[in-house]
Amino acid sequence: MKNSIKILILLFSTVGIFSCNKQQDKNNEGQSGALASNAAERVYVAPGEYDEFYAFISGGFSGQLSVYGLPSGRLLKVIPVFSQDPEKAWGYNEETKPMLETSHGFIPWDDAHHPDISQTNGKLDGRWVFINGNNTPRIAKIDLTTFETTEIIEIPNSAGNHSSSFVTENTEYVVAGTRFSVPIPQRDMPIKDYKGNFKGALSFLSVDPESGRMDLKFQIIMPGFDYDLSHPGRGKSHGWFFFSTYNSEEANSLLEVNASQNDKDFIAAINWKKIEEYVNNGGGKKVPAKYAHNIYDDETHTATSTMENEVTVVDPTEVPGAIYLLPTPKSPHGCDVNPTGEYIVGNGKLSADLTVHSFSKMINAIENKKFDGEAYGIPILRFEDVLAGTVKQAGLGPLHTEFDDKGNAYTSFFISSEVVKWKVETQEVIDRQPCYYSVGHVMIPGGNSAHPFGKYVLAMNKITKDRYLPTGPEVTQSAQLYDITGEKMQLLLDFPTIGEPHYAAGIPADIVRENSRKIFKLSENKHKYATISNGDARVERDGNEVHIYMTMIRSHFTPDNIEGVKVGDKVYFHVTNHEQDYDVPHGIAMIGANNSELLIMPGQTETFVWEPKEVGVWPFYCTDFCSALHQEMQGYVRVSPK
Ligand code: CUK
Ligand code: CUA
Repeated sequence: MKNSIKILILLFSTVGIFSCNKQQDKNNEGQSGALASNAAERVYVAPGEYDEFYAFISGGFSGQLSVYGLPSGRLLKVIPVFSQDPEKAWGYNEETKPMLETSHGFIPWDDAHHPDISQTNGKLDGRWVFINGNNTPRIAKIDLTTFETTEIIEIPNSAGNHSSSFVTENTEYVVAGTRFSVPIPQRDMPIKDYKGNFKGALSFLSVDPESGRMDLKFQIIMPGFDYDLSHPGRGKSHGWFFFSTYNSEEANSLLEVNASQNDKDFIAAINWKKIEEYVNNGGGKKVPAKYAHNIYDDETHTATSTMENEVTVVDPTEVPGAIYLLPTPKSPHGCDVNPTGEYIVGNGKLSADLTVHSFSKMINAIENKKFDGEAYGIPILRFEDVLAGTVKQAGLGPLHTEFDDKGNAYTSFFISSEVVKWKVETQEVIDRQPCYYSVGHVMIPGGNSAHPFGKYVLAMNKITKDRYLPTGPEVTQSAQLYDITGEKMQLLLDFPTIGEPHYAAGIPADIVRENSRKIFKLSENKHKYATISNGDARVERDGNEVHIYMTMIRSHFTPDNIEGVKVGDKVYFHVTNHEQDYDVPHGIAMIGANNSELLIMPGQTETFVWEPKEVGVWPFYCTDFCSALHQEMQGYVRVSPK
């Protein structure tokens, strides 16, 4: 077994190199895949026109979420989530610093992987986007009226929060699964004692249907596998959640010798409705766990961070009939459910085939108690009893699958660098198109819901090599857009992406556009340090703290000449933007402030702190070109000796 895997891996890498070398000659050959002859026309969005879809593309190691228009591929915004962003003062101003608090302290970076849009009755409703932070496990929520991150919750007992953040069909839950199994609770113990002692926490965060507030409702403490991706059941399988696993050997080192010994790992099928009921009836155990829950309040425009200290955990054996393991070949990565909820596709990344499980067969096997052993008390179903079929020799290194609204699936193949279209019912391959190169995820707007919009598939590539102008040792990562309205996919467009795009969520623009907020009313500003009336602009001293209550409007600050500040003071600039027009932010930056600028939206207040170290008369200015007199929007602070 070990040898055959070695050969497989060798074969895969050879093919990978071969396909890249081949593509490097593409300029000579004039080859660029099945590029549609009128591709330019089909992605062209005329000046002043809107795109048809929003695409929210994860930034991977940039920690952020970028917003693109499709089909044009135009970048519309970068929404700061897990990483500090000086452009928007995210994590720099006093209002948003609490958003990046964790039980480990202030952590201004994370690895953002999988965005998912909220749903009602299995349809995208465009209210929120959820996205996971892998490294210091977190889930964030972005409000799509403001395109701002309004909540971040840390996930305790978890590490490498990768199987996240997918939502159930009424956004009852957003789910967070651990990648690493770890000692729960964390403690000092030999790593070699992993097997049987390390555990994997799968977390279910309830979402309030009105406010959207997330709460960590329960965690299922699973065997010590690694958990990879997950997807919710829908339609007939609503109430279930599916997680792919690897390292079912429970090896503490994943060097080739240890990992992938087992021919099959598992997809864990979890009846969350059953577990929810158990917890609602007082089941589970409350255990101590420290985790931060950070909320950005819409009225005060200020975040607060609360440290929680316990969580409800459930041992699978306490709730018989709630969890089953479906054997799935070759270290499955993606774990995707089709729009009807009948098929669960496991993409074994060391395989050339795709495994398609049947939900009805699974239920049947459960009812007939056809088990093939167990793992820590969790029944293992027989592979043959749950298998709907196999997509044979579809490509090399399958990672992720999305679905259109016509019964087709689209699977990315990392090693053979292509997207393969196949029929879900019959598992027959219909088309394949190359990706440049090494595609990770693919995305169809609504592809993770019961109602996909099967017009385009977006491939997110890990390597671009010769596709773009060189920019030093690192070249951009990219997305490729294919038209999928016909039998064959047609490549329309390449465009560069921010960070490493791991996944994206797309939605028809109309659903979001209508609700996009234009203005914050000054009269509704409840910020603690807001200056609503210009007459209230002032400077107040409180010990060695100086509070400047400042206003900004085209094209001046009030006050703009500030005296009475001393070296060693802590100077708070509380700045309120008095504009009441759409799209008129002002900025402010202070020389020598160990900080970023503030970029303040009309009607809002933000605060930064400046600690002057030297006497002098120090200027500040507006950073956003706001009017013909933008350059005149400035002021001075006089700093006197202590
Ligand atoms: S993982 Cu990146 S290509 Cu986080 Cu979705 Cu598969
Ligand atoms: Cu205000 Cu420039």
